[in-house]
Amino acid sequence: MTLNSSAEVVTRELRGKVLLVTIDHAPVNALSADVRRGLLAAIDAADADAAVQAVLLVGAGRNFIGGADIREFGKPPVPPSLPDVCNRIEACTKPVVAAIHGAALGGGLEVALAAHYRVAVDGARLGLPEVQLGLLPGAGGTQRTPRLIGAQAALDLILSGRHAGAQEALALGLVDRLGSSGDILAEGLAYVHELLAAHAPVRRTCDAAALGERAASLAAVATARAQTAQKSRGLFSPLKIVDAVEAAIEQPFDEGLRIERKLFLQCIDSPQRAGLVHAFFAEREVLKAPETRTAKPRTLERIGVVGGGTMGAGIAVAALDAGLPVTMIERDDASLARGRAHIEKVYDGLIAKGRLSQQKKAEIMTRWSGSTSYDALTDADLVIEAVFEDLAVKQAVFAELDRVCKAGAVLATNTSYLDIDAIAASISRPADVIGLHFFSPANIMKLLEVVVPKQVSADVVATAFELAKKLKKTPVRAGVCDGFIGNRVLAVYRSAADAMMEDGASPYQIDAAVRAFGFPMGPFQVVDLAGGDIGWAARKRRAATRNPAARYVQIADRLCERGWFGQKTGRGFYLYPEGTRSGVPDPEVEAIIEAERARAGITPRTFTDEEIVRRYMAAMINEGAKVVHEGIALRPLDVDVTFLYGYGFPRYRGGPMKYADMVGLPKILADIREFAKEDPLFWQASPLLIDLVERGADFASLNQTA
Ligand code: 3H9
Repeated sequence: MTLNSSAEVVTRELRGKVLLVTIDHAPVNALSADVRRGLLAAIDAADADAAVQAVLLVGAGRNFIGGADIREFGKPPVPPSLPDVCNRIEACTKPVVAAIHGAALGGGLEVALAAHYRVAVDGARLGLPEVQLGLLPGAGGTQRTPRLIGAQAALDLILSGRHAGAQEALALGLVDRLGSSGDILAEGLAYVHELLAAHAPVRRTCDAAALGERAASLAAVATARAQTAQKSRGLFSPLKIVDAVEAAIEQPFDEGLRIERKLFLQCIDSPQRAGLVHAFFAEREVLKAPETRTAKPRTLERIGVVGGGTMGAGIAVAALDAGLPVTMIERDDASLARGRAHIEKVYDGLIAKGRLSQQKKAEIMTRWSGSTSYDALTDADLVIEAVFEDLAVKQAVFAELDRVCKAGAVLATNTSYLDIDAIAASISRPADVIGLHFFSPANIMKLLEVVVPKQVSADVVATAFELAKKLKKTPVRAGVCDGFIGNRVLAVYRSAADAMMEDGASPYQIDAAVRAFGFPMGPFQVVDLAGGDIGWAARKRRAATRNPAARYVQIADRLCERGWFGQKTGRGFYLYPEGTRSGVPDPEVEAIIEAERARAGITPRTFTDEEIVRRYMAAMINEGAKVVHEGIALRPLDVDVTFLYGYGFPRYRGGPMKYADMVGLPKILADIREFAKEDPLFWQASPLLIDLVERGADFASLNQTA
């Protein structure tokens, strides 16, 4: 981290009559205390200096200002506050112009809105994304934006957190003009000189009148409140945003600012803010796997995909969407045609929704080629195998890849749990073999587990991270074990859910409790969606190696034996009446569960929803800790990102390990020890968790060590 003084991060230079104020605080000119001090001093200087007739604010580097300094949240505030800085800018007695390029986000846009005039150039991104961090714009954004662009447009911008481009910003009235060149300084100076020549007055956003008719603005607020209450289930800040914008309509400016401040501080103090800020940094930290620092990625221009099933086709779509040419291999013409059809189905779906044109689809498909011969892969830089999940089958594919692929080609397997070391060891170039575990549907799901076998070379790992970037995926580095990070932890909390079901909770209660925690679906809904047969096959395969002393709940097997595989068969844990995707509880399933409890000699007991969540989370956290302890995940935050991006973990809780820190590790450990009284084999506390509790430390303390 650069420890610049305020003098260095905000520079002032008199250019004729214009005081040029440059914010120069890499990487994104975030509004740290030094920057705030520098801005305040610059405006004071402008007011005090008779030679200054106008002020021009610009950002050095790629952005205007990326927002408040997110790293300061949760720490004691350091004056001057950003609202004070913005008010000071607005109060300046000489025209202040903001010249915007790159990001003007959050506090960055609020600084610009406090200026008197705004010019933006192509590539500018203006937005108030605070909602994504569990916040609301807290430096006048909720008060100035509606005054400048109206309540409706302001609510849309602030509640969505989306970025508006320069053209849209002009149309909305967020900026006054567009600069035609890419030279932000020249555009800014030209605009200031024009304003000076025209004797343009100081024009304050707090006096702007776009709020217009009160009744219409209040109607927009009422609609937004109703929609927000419905949509943002469990989220704290969106309704506070609506309250703040309402205050902009109902109250004088200063009172509105006071209300905004009060609401902002409530958001800052909320655990959701802590969870969301953790997620923000964690998703950036995972990109920095050690190999990305030590090695350069190999060339990545042509992709091969072996297998045209759902997974192979999804991976192919992801690569095609990234602009890469893809060669698909299938065993025969019919399978290849099916593979192509799977791909086309994705694009046809987009066409039906009006999100893609026939012409664009045709253009994309020119980059696809298929073959039944591995020889078509000789030019591929990276090949991803996505065939049947069986070690021998995969090894046979890799033998072919070994035979045909050029030297230096990266050979990846999309296995979800097989031993990648064994796959690598079976060919002549183990250093080129890596795991790329995509999640279904592979063109949609953001998570990519980059599974790093023993013999792989560092530049292959770096190439996998480069591929993730091209495919717009979030990569998490994982070690080789059964299930890697995600599915290994999943198996354990699924077992905890099964045990609760057999002990007396209904699958419907468990799903509802897990949804109330914030997951989009409960574990039994997930089984029904994925297909019960998949887990069943895995259980049968593992039957021989399962610890006979371990508890084994057979309820799911009973359903599968009846052919009840979930949505695709019309029933699983739920019933899916003709054509529906949201199931209804099935009394026959409840009867089967009853019978299983009786068979196992269990007297059912009741569970509260809170107890269900405690067990579910304790199982997830404990296995997450084991995964970190064994080095399968580099840090706790890697587990968090895996669950945020691949398993629907509620983002505002930051991920399982962040959640554990917030609950308190001693409490989690006490729960595990309590549950262990019933089933000591299942509830074995992770040595890492015990160690952290003994040292009074938390998972966050391990997040800096990648
Ligand atoms: C706010 O403004 C509240 C106010 O309303 C009220 C206050 C009273 N602070 O994303 P990148 C770091 S809330 C600190 O890879 P890109 C980031 O961690 C804020 N650090 O770059 C990374 O660090 P590292 C509202 C920040 O070019 C590095 O910069 N603003 C901040 O792909 C590069 O980041 C937002 O929510 C920050 N504000 O994208 C905008 N921003 O290299 C958040 C970034 O050590 N930021 N860093 O890993 C973004 O959306 C993107 O970073 C941006 C650049 C589009 C700006």
